[in-house]
Amino acid sequence: MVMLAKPAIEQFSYIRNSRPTALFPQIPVVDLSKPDSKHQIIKACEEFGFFRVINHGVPMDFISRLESEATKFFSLPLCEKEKTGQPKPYGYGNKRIGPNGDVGWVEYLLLTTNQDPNLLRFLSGENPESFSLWFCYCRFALNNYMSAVKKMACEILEMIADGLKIQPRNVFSKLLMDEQSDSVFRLNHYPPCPDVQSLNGSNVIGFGEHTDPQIISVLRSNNTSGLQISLRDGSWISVPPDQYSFFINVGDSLQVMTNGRFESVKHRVMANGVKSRLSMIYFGGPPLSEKIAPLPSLTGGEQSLYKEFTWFEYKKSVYNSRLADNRLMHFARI
Ligand code: GA4
Repeated sequence: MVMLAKPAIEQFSYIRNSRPTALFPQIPVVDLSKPDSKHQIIKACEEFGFFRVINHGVPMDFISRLESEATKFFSLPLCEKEKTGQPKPYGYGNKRIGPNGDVGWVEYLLLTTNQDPNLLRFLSGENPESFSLWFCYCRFALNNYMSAVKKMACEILEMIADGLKIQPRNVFSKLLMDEQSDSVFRLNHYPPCPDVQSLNGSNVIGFGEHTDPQIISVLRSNNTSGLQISLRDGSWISVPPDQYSFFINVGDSLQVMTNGRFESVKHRVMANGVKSRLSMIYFGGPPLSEKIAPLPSLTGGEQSLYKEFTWFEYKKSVYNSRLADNRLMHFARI
């Protein structure tokens, strides 16, 4: 197998002053057990495209089991992890993100959610025994976690439909529930970056700024900071980590379906000089053949802002882009 040379540290992007520029606006918190949570969700999606959820109903046991399996995986020797092959796009990746030259201080495992029990097939390499063994143990933890998180994502999408007074209320959630749903699961490990200390206030990018192309993303991380979101005025704020909460991102597809009433949130992760950050993200996406277009009840008689496209077409365009590109631009009507 051909091993590509690792990107040198000079190739990583730095942010000169990555300190948050906004004056601590509160990140919205939604308590899913409260009767008015749908209104809070709508407000948060309109103002931030992002919020934190508590009382989410995902058992802590599922979370810690998967976290410990992920930690075991990332602790395998690098040569073992790399034997699984380059991500295409699924599999293990180290520092290279996507196919178009993006790099970050991160290693990750990207999985499709709809191929179990043949998940191992996504790997292009020789699947060393250590990996296969890990995967066998992990499958149970992965399935438990993903089912619970998907259920929560669907509940949130149904509250969104209710809050927007759209019928039927499963208009968004049915896309994730579909057997053909093109959802993705990502484990990201950001090792401590020694260079952070020596760069005089500059910060190394762990995962560069981008929006998520799918409908909704559900992120859970350990207690290490690093995630930042961009506000509507272009300023960046740090998201205080909370291992007991989930963080929800509006994705590009939901932006289109709501005809821009919600906007997908631009976010990035900065490397930490001392602590490891581990995050697990479920990206809820529609089936490849699904048409993505503004819902007629949300255009209010006005022209829709976006051309209709299938998720397959959008995904193709996504994989031809760089992380920071504005991918929806090519699908806007103007
Ligand atoms: C960003 C959101 C998800 O992590 C992801 C990423 C994907 C990848 O890592 O393969 C992409 C990125 C993401 C958008 C632009 C392209 C594709 C890397 C990249 C440079 C899995 C996704 O769906 O889009």
